[in-house]
Amino acid sequence: MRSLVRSSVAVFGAGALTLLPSIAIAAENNLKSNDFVGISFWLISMALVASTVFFFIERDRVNAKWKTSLTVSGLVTLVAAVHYFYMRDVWVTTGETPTVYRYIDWLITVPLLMVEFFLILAAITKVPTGVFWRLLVGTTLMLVFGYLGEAKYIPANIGFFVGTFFWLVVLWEIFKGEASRISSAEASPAVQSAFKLMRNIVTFGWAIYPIGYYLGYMSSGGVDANTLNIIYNLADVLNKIAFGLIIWHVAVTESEA
Ligand SMILES: *C/C=C(C)/C=C/C=C(C)/C=C/C1=C(C)CCCC1(C)C
Repeated sequence: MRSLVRSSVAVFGAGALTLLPSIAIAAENNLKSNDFVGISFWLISMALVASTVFFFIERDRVNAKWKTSLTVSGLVTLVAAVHYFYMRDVWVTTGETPTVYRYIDWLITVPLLMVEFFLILAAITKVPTGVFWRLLVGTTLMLVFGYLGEAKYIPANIGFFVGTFFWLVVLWEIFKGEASRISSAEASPAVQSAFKLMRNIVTFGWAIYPIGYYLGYMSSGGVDANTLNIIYNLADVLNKIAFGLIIWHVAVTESEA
């Protein structure tokens, strides 16, 4: 009961904080009924707030060793929700792509998502810290080069190729490296199936971003800013909310087993 009160206070405090910046701006610049990018920013920001509340409250249902995984899922959606409020306002007010907010969001949430692989394995066995560092550093460098390319500090194609190289480093770790070996040798069936699902999200769900980047910056018949933002937004639903739900599911299954 006490922890329920504690997590509810945290959730509502966080929710109130995230809402503050946007109330003022949104009141002056109304969302237009045909601004589908703006509408997608709005819908997804609400879904992220709801997911945050859900993950934090559901922590009470799972065993101690699974709580950190749910905390991290909730942090991912909380950080993303706050950035979505800002991105929505930039978009609705100026019609410009909020690249810098997008990347600050990714820079925090993507390494956290990666750490989830380490955490679900660490909940069941001893995992060398090298696994943690390879996942963390690989994703960070992937994003740094993507940002340098999108913000035009380096040519778009160099940002793309170097960023993709580091994504492949991460994929190698979870398909062929130590993380993968530990999962198949030591994990329970529920953890193994969560690991595989998460791995597929990092392959197919994450592929949506470099495809969007390629279409937005590198191909001549590519897509406009509207389409690129919609692509990134929908990808976030899969890669942040659905990914968190997979972890929630394995945490509940293992706790009740
Ligand atoms: C919640 C946000 C997520 C999961 C964002 C993931 C972003 C990527 C997987 C971005 C990948 C990119 C490359 C592989 C190449 C360079 C360009 C990027 C940064 C778009």
